[in-house]
Amino acid sequence: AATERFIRAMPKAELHLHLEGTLEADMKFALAKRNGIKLPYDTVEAMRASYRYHDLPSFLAIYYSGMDVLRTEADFYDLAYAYLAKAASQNVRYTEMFFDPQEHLKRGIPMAAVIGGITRARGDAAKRLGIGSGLILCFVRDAPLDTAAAALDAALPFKRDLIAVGLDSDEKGHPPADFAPLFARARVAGLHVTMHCDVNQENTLAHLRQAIVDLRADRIDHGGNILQSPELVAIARARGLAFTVCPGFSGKVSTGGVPIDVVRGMLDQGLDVTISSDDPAYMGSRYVADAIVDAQPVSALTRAELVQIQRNAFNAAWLPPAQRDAYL
Ligand code: ES4
Ligand code: ZN
Repeated sequence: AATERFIRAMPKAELHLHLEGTLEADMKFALAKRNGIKLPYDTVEAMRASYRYHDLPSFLAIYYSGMDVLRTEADFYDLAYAYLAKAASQNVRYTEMFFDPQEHLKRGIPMAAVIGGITRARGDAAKRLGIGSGLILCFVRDAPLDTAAAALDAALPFKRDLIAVGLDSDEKGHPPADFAPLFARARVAGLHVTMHCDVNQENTLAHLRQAIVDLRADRIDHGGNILQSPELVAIARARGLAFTVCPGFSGKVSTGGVPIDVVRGMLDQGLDVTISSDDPAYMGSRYVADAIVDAQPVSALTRAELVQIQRNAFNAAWLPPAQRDAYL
């Protein structure tokens, strides 16, 4: 209980959070009502009970179907503000948030409504709650590649509202290398680059090598399978590459036939590990303080390690040096 209080009181940064994954069932009902949409469940309880998945594709099906209630600038404002308020209440001082614009453009929602609503919420949350934030446009890797290019085209007029591009959704058959030209265009626009290398996927070490060596990603989201490659671990450590691990999704990887905890393994290898919540609305509403409280006994995290993990997060955040120093 003392350790839990310590975790909750720590100033925190969260770097791996899908905004659409913070859409709580009660907000789904409120937005559905506002937009005249009929939901497939009658109650918040039944909706929450439907959040049962066993792998990445079955999770993503629930996550994408939930987004249909997001239609207007005000919806994106409400979604982002609710998350930022929740994060601020858990002593998160700074957060970098993913969003999946291809899914919204596909439904005919203009990029201006999506980015505009989120950006307005960020401004209000900074002013009223003192929480800083950045926004990361994710390419939905299993959607047609031309829709990722179209999302980047539509977003570049708003590049001042973005800090980076990322890569998410179903990894199977969708290596990071497929997105090399889009990452290059994003870099020219002044954006940082991160990508999901989810745990225990097909060709996981090949994908990690593409991300780290070929594409020189500025961060890796998850990335636990790196523990199976001493060579890649050495490269990542030498570069001070940060990993945004979400223990609720990342769990364990097997090295030499022995399952090891990803957070514990990365700490022991001297990698810059951070802890985030990923999709809290679909993970029992465990926001980042809750996720760290859950991870602490599982990964046997000492107080010094808990502090180091937050220092890693602020160091890995894409902040101007003066702002970073103010947080540390
Ligand atoms: C996601 Cl690959 C992945 N993992 C967790 N949440 C997600 N949302 C979109 N892609
Ligand atoms: Zn994620």
